[in-house]
Amino acid sequence: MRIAVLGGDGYCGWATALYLSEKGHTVAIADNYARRQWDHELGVQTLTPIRTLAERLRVWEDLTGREIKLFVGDVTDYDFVASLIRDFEPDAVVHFAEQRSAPYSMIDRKHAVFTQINNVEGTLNLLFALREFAPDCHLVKLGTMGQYGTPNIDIEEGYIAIEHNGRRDVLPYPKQPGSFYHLSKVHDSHNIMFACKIWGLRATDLNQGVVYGTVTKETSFDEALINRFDYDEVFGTVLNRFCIQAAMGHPLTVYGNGGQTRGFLDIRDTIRCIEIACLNPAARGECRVYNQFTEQFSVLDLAHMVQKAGQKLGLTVEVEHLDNPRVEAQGHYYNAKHSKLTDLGLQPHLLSDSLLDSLINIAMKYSDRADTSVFLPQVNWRNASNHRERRRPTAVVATY
Ligand code: NAD
Ligand code: USQ
Repeated sequence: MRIAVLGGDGYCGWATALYLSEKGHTVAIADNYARRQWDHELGVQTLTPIRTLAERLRVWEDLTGREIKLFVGDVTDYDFVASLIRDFEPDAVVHFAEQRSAPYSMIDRKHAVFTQINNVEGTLNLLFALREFAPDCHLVKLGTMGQYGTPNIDIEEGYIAIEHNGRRDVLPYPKQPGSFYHLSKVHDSHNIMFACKIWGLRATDLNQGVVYGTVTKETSFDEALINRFDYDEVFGTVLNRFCIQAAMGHPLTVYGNGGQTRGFLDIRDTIRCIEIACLNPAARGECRVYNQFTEQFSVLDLAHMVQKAGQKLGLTVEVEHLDNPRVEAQGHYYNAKHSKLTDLGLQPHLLSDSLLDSLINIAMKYSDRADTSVFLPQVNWRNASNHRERRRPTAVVATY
């Protein structure tokens, strides 16, 4: 297949582009390097020493003989998106190219507005370009489990059958997102569903859980292909953060009581899910929604698992409860369905003790690059404007 990976310089996109290329697909990456720019803005960097995209692609081609085409540009620029679709003529477009940090979107008005414009406008441009130049192309769009929030009923995969006043219908599942970022994904989902309905486009909206891990088979072919490992308070996701905190002897930063439960998946399952979605396209006019995660854990479960794995490696790992900087339920019902991708052949990599050992080992390997001043949260959901300064911790509630 000809597959365009938008956001292919990022964490999920880079691993996906290499995996699809290795599988023999003709792959193109589009990216505007915004993610690298946001690192500069925040004064942070990935734990792993990633190379420039041009170098990564050169090394990949030298090693495998497979070319990945590069389109450098911004998906909020319609001419760029249109020329990408016209020139590359993809069978599938995998759209990762968004601002994906909830804390970034909650810094202040400017960051909230930027996030929603970047994400919603980029997706709208893509929908219009597909309509105009490739109406048969399959859009595989990365959404997020956080769109649903934490309702007190089971979470279905995108749609729910409802009986109301004696009548029945199948309707989009209600959305209760927890940040301006997560809201941008809800807006995208509505726009995609509408475009499928009116123009007969085909789309798969993948509501992905929190991704962990950094190594995939292809990125380990050479050190120059190494993927990102974000651990700062804005872009670092919780398990990656706990692993480097454990490696550095820093208490694990559990927000609140840690009862927040989320769906999680290994990055190796992210790339396989994308492949499954591409190989099994939605029908014309269909907007499918799959919940893309493999296991659910509470934040405190994860902290205890990391603590145990760290102790096995001879590390002293404390768990610290911080005042929760986010506004979110901290003890709630959570049962989200996620069988559609396994029905199509996904065989999950589950979070085991040995996997945790290896995640912490990777964190230890690059720990000389770690900046411990970015461990503590500074972006607070309750503030309209957050001034981020280094080494300004929120209150520690308990340590053990
Ligand atoms: P990332 O920030 O590492 O990568 C996103 C890439 O998109 C970056 O390389 C960035 O430069 C590019 N990009 C952003 N805006 C762009 C624009 N306007 N034009 C062109 N390129 C642009 O993020 P990630 O972790 O790889 O996440 C990828 C996607 O998956 C996002 O849409 C995110 O919402 C979704 N997702 C991620 C996770 C996770 O845990 N990482 C979980 C669920 C969903
Ligand atoms: N958390 C802690 N301590 C930390 C960091 C986070 O307790 O040091 C908690 C948060 O309060 C939250 C949970 O861990 O309850 C998850 O936070 P996170 O930062 O790992 O993930 P989140 O903000 O939800 O965002 C990430 C990705 C985003 C993606 C989302 C999937 O950055 O792109 O959409 O995971 S989901 O959560 O399913 O919506």
